Amino acid sequence: MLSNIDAYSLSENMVTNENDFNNRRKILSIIGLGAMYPAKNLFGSNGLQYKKDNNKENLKLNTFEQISTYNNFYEFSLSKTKPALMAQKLQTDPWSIKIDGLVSNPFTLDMETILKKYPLEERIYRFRCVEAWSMVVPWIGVELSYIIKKANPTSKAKYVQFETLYDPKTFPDQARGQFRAIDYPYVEGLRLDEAMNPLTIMAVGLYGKTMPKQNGAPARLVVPWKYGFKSIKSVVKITLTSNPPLNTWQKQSIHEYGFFANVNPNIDHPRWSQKKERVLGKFFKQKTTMFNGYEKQVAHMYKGMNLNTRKYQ
Ligand SMILES: Nc1nc2c(c(=O)[nH]1)N[C@H]1C(S)=C(S)[C@@H](COP(=O)(O)O)O[C@H]1N2
Ligand SMILES: [Mo]
Repeated sequence: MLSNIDAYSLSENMVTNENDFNNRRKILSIIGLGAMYPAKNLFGSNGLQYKKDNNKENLKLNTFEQISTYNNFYEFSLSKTKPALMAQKLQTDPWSIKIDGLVSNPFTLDMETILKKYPLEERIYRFRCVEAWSMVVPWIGVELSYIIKKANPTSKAKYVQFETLYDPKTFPDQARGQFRAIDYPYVEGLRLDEAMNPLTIMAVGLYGKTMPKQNGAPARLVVPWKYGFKSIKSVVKITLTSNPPLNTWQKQSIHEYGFFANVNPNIDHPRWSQKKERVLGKFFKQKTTMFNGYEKQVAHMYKGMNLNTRKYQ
């Protein structure tokens, strides 16, 4: 992953790269904030029905603009700002997710069913990228456990593998053959107990509306205590397995990325420190916290592991 994110920030006067600056103007106009063109709604037309998060921790939300104009979506581009424009051609309707592998009830879930038949909840979560930037996002989603329970995992199922859509016609980087940035389809994995943890959601929207394409429409995983790369976008397949899936970033760079990728300020990335993070739009860095602040809800799953070694990173 790119290392130096400090050149990028969403506060206007900090944008240093001219291309990014121009892209950002274009994006602002598309989402109706720049007033260069008539407003067009990137939220999608569906308002969602969901249970509100009462934001007990009083987290300060990043704006819709910040969340939807600074992205990592390598299938489109390695640029942070280009996915917001390029992703608009992603076709998300119809869309379905296949759930298979070590389950007694494999099934295919279409978006309509998720949106209408599953309990949607707002989840205001901190989100921390391994590149040391972070944000607070009001996701809307369904607990992944509901989907997995329906598939009825067999006793051999110990892990869950996720895959992003493979479609070189839509994703330019998938069409680049040997010159692609990373291997595709993008793959991620969780241990079954992590996948069943109530914090883990399949997110289908944010700020009350369906997911912006650049954020991984129509459904993307969100695992708030892990680095952002675990939160795989535009998921088409969920497979229960007996062995740990080899996730994309591990495959790409085994010395830099592991399977767990739990947020941990005490374990530096080989090329940069993880002690601090820059919240999008803020100038001063803040301290990164263990499990990204979700220690109470998740630490029990890692008892007996020495988390201050790279072995479990
Ligand atoms: N398919 C896919 N999923 C992905 C990525 C990607 O490039 N492709 N980037 C990951 C990384 S590194 C991060 S930080 C988050 C970024 O999510 P956001 O753009 O919604 O902030 O998505 C993750 N999921
Ligand atoms: Mo990331």
